[in-house]
Amino acid sequence: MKEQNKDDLQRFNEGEPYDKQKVNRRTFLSFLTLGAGGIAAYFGWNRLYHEPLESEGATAGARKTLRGVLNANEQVFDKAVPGNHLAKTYPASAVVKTPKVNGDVGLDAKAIEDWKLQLVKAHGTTTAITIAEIKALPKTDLTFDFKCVEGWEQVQRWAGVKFADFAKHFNLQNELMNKHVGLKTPDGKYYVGVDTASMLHPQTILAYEMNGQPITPDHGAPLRLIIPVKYGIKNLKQIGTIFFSNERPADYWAERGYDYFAGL
Ligand SMILES: Nc1nc2c(c(=O)[nH]1)N[C@H]1C(S)=C(S)[C@@H](COP(=O)(O)O)O[C@H]1N2
Ligand SMILES: [Mo]
Repeated sequence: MKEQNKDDLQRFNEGEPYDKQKVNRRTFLSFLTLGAGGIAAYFGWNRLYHEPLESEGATAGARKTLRGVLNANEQVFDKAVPGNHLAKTYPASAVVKTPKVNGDVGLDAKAIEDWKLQLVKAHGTTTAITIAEIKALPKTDLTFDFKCVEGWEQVQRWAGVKFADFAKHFNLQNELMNKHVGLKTPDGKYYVGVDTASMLHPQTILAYEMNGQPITPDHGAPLRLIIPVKYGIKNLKQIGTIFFSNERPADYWAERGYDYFAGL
């Protein structure tokens, strides 16, 4: 990359016209980088957004400029996550009467008692979070068509906290600079990796309710991932640990030949 930039700069100084394809590629790369700035803006500088645009005092002009940059970053952030592709939602009347149970790898009834979510933050420090803390966060209700790679689908109703809201509450802006989020069951026997952009999708939730009731053990009590932009395999039941990584985290079904992204 650095070599490439130097090359281009030299060519520019020599008055050569820009190679359009190269410029496009570079614009795309800087777009990806700006996405990180957008994440920082989204999570870190919220207070600034809510300040009046025209403030009094010597810093008013500077703040206005900075705000303009933040707004631009926020727009990039909006495009960097596939949030504009929303999964179709359904009315309550469409919800399936008997939700299917599929897959019990890593499910452990004993792990529901005294459960705490282990959140591994940057530099390896771990925060243990109770279900009460998670339930105190803003709640999102979602009724959508759940799809399994085995070929079945069902309209199901889930509720919990959006992962984006969870990340904001626990100040995960540094962690989210990583390309992937890893999740595993308390016993570590079922595990998935999900690209960070999909985790931040507005319909991705850490769910604690199904059909208005606490999730039952076979559906992943007390907390599971609901991620409508992915097939069922990524919707990990009974989350024990969440961590962040720039490399693809170990993934149970990717190891067995399925596509890592498993996107819909
Ligand atoms: N811990 C755990 N989570 C899991 C699985 C599993 O075997 N273990 N199976 C996955 C698959 S393949 C599907 S289709 C869904 C099924 O969720 P459900 O049983 O609530 O319908 O859970 C996913 N999450
Ligand atoms: Mo599945």
